[in-house]
Amino acid sequence: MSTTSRRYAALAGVTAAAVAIGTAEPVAVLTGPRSAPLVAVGGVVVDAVPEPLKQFAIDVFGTADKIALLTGTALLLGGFAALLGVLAIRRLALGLAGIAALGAVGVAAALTRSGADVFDALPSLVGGGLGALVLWLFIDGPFELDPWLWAPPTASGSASSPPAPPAGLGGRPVSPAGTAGPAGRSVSPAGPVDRPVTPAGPPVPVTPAASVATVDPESRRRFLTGTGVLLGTAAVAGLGGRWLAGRRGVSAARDAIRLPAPVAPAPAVPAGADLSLAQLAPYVTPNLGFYRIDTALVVPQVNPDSWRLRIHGRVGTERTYSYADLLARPLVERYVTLACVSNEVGGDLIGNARWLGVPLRELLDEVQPEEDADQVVGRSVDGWTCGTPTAALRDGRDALLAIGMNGEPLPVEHGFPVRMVVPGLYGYVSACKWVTELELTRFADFDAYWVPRGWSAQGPIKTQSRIDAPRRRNRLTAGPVTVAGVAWAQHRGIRRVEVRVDGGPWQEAELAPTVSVDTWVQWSWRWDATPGEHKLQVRATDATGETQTERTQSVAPDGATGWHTVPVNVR
Ligand SMILES: Nc1nc2c(c(=O)[nH]1)N[C@H]1C(S)=C(S)[C@@H](COP(=O)(O)O)O[C@H]1N2
Ligand SMILES: [Mo]
Repeated sequence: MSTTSRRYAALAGVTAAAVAIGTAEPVAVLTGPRSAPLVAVGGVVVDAVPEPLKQFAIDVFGTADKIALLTGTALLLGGFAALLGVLAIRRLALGLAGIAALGAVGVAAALTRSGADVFDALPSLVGGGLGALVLWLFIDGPFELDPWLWAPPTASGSASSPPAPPAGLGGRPVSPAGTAGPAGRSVSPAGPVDRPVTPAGPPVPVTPAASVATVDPESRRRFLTGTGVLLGTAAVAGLGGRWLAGRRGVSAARDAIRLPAPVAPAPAVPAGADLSLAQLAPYVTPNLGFYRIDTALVVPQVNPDSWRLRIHGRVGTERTYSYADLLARPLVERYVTLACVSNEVGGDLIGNARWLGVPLRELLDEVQPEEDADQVVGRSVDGWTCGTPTAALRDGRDALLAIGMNGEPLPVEHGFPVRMVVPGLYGYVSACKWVTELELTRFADFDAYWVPRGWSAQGPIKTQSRIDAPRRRNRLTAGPVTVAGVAWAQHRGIRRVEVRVDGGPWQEAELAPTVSVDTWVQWSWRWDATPGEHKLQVRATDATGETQTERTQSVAPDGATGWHTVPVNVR
């Protein structure tokens, strides 16, 4: 088999896979985006990959980790498909079996996702079937390449019949393109083709160019046009399917919502809470800039009209609420700073927003939790779960079933139509997006999503502080420099922030006013910078008097610790 024939075969394989993936997308418009094979398999990978690898992905790709995963999956698939094409010229059945295996993986992935039904198998079945058809078309069907290229012939050709293969390759008689018949792919135990070696001296190395030149031009044109057209079709089907799925999304329903005014509005942000410095994170994080962390490869599209929240489990009376039920209740609005347990010291997986919603305490009162129900499990429409201490939802803090974020209905990727927000707890144990169920249970009885994956069942937010200005390796000029940043200890509050230079004495920073103990606070400190390399460090003390520990701990299992350190260069 020549390099050239392998290249064509690989192209046939990739085309088959592209058609399989592409045509599955419009089918998935009907069955739901999570049944599309790429997304379904990606979802299984997300749930299955070991924690260190996932952390690595978040570290390297940040919030682009999902795109990285999908791209990686597509590249892997492309490589596998190319291999299948090459296998298929040895034996078509092998290639077809490979496509069938890919289809089966897609079906299995789609059917095992939470909330799946039998129809979710459809995109992978249709895609797999069409992919197999395409492979046959190009390897053994009407679009197959001039057969001698797959299996080099001996006869010399004229303009109308295929030209002779390069000297020394040998081969077997040529039949006209496309009519090779079953023998065309006959396999001898020694290799893919009967290839009587001519005793005419050493083989002439086949350069790709030489081989291409000797392919019957008509057959080659048909092959390349065919693969080109099908690759284009696959792209149009794939992108068109995604686009259609987007149009079936809930953004129109979201746009139509008019949120009622809260009966208990958020306190006004005090003047000076936002120091408005260029490098400093704003006190209120705009929705578009708010970090996003979740396991959802496609953002769940939940229609508010059909959305329900069922509160059940260890309760006196089970209850179900609709979106309209929530809108009709007295709503409160609160500033709460959300933080991710995966936030490294100095990291940006944290944001502060004004949330509108129903106090979870009131809803829990209505279902009468049993005495021993120490855990409330929030369950998302996509099956993700978090486990929140029941006490944290009933102890008087502003734990909300939120419907609004900074004056808008929740953005779809931040949990539309309804999510949980609990001051003082990391998102993975409290901030269930697209929430559809609250189950009263016990920590002893149920582990939420991240717990068996190595994260702590309890996730109170640790006291932390961050230097935003100056940034790492900033070049500064000697003289007065404003060092500034944020500090947080949600639901305890920040009492003090201190800064030091090059390990010198701690100096107290000035704290900006803040709305409540549930949000971060900005701080600033005037530094008289001297020329040279310097190391800035910050530490915070919470309102209980406890100072942030110097001991560095990585994010797992319950949040990073250590002091944020920023090296700078002063001239
Ligand atoms: N349904 C669902 N909700 C979820 C998650 C998730 O993976 N799925 N991740 C949680 C985590 S780990 C965090 S830190 C917050 C982040 O919320 P945000 O994306 O709105 O910033 O959402 C939480 N809610
Ligand atoms: Mo998180």
